[in-house]
Amino acid sequence: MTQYDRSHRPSICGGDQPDAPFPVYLSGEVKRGFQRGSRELGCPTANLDPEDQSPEAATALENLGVYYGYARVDGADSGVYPMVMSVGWNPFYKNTHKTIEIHIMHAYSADFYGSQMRAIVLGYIRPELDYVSTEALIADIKTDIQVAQNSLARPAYSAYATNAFFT
Ligand code: ADP
Ligand code: RBF
Ligand code: MG
Repeated sequence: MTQYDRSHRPSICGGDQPDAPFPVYLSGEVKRGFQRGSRELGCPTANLDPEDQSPEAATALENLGVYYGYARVDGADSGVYPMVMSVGWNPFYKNTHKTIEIHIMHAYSADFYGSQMRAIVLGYIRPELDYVSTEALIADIKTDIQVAQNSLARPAYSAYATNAFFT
C-alpha cells in the first residue's frame, strides 16, 4: 500500500463527475453491531451486511476505507441525507469480519435497527487506518465528514440526492 499522510488531507475527493466504479448502489436491513460508534466515537454508524449486497457492489467496494454518498432510511424520517461510509475490518478494534457502516449526517429522533436503508456511494476518501488513540480516529472521522460535504456540494454529485433509486 502507498504511504498515506494524515497531516495533509485534501478537502475534496473525486473528479467533477463521479468516477468509475461509482455510483455504487447498496441496500439492506440495518443490523446491530457492537454499539461502539455512538458510545465511544460520538458517531453512530448504521451497519449493512456485506453478504446482502450485489456482486457489482461487492467488487466496487473491494478497496477498504472511507467512502461518501447519500443514504435514506425507510420510516418516520425518510429523507435523503449525505453520508460517510467505512468499509473494512476496523483494525483499531481488531474486528474479525468485514463491516459496511454508514454514518448519516442527520439528527434522527430515534434508532432505526431493522429498517431498510438504501445508499448511493459516489466517491472514495481514504484507506482504512489503524490508530494510536480513539482521539486520532475521531479527528479523522470529523475530517472525513467535512470532505464528504465538500465533495457532495458539486452539482454532478448533489443530483444523486433525487435519484429514482431513493423513491
Ligand atoms: P452498532 O454497532 O449497533 O451499529 P452504533 O453505535 O454504530 O451501533 O449505532 C448505530 C445505530 O444508531 C444505527 O443502527 C441507527 O439505528 C442509530 N442511528 C441514529 N442516528 C444515526 C445516524 N445519524 N447515522 C447512523 N446511525 C444512526
Ligand atoms: N475504523 C478503523 O479502524 N480505521 C479507520 O480508518 C476508520 N475510519 C472510519 C471512518 C468513518 C467515517 C467512520 C464512520 C468509521 C471509521 N472507522 C474506522 C470505524 C470505527 O472503528 C467504527 O465505526 C467503530 O468501530 C464502531 O463500529
Ligand atoms: Mg455501527
